Amino acid sequence: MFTVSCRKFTGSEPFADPGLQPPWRGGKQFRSICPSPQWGTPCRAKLGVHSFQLGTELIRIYMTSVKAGSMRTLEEVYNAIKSKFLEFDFDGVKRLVREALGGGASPNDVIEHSLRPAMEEAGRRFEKGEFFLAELVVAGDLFKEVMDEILVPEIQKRGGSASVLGTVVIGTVRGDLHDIGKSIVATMLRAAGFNVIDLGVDVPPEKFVEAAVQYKADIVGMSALLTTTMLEMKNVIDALKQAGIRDKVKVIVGGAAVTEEYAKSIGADAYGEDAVKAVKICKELLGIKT
Ligand code: B12
Repeated sequence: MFTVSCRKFTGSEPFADPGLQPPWRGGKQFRSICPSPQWGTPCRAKLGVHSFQLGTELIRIYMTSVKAGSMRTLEEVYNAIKSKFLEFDFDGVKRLVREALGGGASPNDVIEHSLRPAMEEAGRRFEKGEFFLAELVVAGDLFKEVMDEILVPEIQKRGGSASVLGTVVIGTVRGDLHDIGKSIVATMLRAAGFNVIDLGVDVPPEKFVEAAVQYKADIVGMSALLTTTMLEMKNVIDALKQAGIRDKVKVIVGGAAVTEEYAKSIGADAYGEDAVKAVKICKELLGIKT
């Protein structure tokens, strides 16, 4: 007997795992074991993807995991994602990310508990000379592919806020080309209901100011990952002052190089450690109750 993780999928949900061919024919046997499929229900079904008709509904069940008698926990799935990520196994990472979402993880859980730590490990290996720059580039591509193909659509699907909470102009500061974290923050803010103007990477101070004026921004968000480029954040704040709009916008900063103390020292209104905190803080800055 296996304890399997099972989840009900509707027929329209894009789900494909070439590694798991349905060995199951028909639904009768399944229904007799598990009449109301629920995540984590123990049953004797074989692993894989199973489809059957229940009334008018086409049901697909994804059976995953597994050691006899124990279910693969999300923690184990996260660890597997990290390993596959560092092997640059694109398909393996995507399959496991889908598994984690199917197992109840939110897109942000997947980012913060597996993808981001894997990226940080890639950075450590780069520092130690175990990875070359080319490997960092591939790691960046892998992260982006998983975001674009799976997590951004999932975040958008789950977000769905109708009203606009405010306008955020966001970008990675001049000299800095890191855009993964900034793009995640932009996506999460959009999903929470903010109107987000993403200026991209390598953004000079005058472009932040121009966009803040043009879009009547409530918040200016800056990202920096290099200790050299984070100094640019102060230049942006100075440019906002010179343009006479510093008191009209709130400034939030973030990125691996930045700290709370640094944010205070340059006169930013807030520092956001990750995308979820960024959303919470942006709401607080505008006095929006959560
Ligand atoms: C991937 C990567 C790259 C990729 C970037 C691909 C891309 N499209 O972004 C490439 C290969 C291009 C790259 C290049 C370089 N990199 Co690089 N890179 C990284 C790496 C491994 C991961 C960064 C990442 O994407 N993390 C994942 C995301 C999700 O995390 P995050 O960015 O921190 O974002 C989260 C939070 O910080 C926060 N956040 C981010 N932005 C914002 C903004 C706001 C407003 C808020 C509120 C929150 C917020 O929320 C995000 C989501 O939770 C880091 C290592 C590390 N530990 O960070 C090194 C690292 C940042 N890179 C480094 C270096 C040295 C370089 C290069 C100079 C290498 C070289 N010799 O050429 C170049 C610089 C190029 C340039 N001018 O920018 C160093 C920086 C050292 C330092 N302290 O200055 C690091 C730390 C690696 C290392 N350990 O040496 N890099």
